Amino acid sequence: MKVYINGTFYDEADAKISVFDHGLLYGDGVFEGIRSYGGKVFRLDEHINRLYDSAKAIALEIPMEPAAMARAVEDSLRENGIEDGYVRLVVTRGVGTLGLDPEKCSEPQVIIIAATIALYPDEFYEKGLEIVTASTIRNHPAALNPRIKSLNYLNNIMAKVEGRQAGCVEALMLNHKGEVAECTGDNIFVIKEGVVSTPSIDAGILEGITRNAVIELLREAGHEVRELALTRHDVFVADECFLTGTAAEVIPVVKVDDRLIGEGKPGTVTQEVRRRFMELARA
Ligand code: PXG
Repeated sequence: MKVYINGTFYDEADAKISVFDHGLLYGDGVFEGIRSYGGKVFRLDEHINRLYDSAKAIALEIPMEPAAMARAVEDSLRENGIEDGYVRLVVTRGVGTLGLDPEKCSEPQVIIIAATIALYPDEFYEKGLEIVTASTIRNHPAALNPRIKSLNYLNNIMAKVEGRQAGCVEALMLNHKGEVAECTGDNIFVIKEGVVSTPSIDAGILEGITRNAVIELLREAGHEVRELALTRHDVFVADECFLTGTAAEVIPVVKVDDRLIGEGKPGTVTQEVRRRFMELARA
């Protein structure tokens, strides 16, 4: 594997970052997780835009133009001969002192790892996931806005630990108002009486690129999609539920906190969304 660091490709064993990098010391940096299907990067511009927005929000100036970053992502896949893969794009604050001060950091480090992705077993897609609500709430937007895809993922990891303890691979997170926010690495959708609903961005969530693609394709297919405040009650009484994310794509949820969703099987709209999404991704 060849790893891109600041414009150069290194062998995996030589791809190294300083222990004084504030990405490591403080989680001070931003990232993206990107998929490619059949040699084409899915929604590359959207990922690049989100990366630059995340960086701007944490006052981190990325030392290259967005177009060059997009090319570097494509070059990384080509360099590694990967057609169906997963790209982890990371920008750290760079080497600094053993103090918080970002002013003391030298150059931000741009790292691109092109790899393949360990997919969820097919069984999860066929039978659907069982999830639980974590007691760890999503970061308060006024503390660290969840729209920022920062290297500091402890909030989500704490919720994931709770999910794992309950025997689940995902966990539902509520926001500071007790509303449904999102899962640890996925956005959530519910369907009730034919209407598709998902928390709006102001619930304090990551604006998922898969989420946006799914909203678009559902509307194009004539479904009504609402972005609004949802409670756990709305999830419990939904006919269908599914999650969206770069890693999971579209995955059905059939049980939440021991409540069966609908009939406890992946629903028909969910299956249609998954099919349409895979067609879009592979187009
Ligand atoms: N919410 C959060 C908190 C995320 O981290 C999503 C929603 C979905 O966003 P996208 O843009 O991917 O549709 C994410 C993304 C992993 C993994 O390995 C997780 C994500 C992305 C890539 C890989 O678990 N999370």
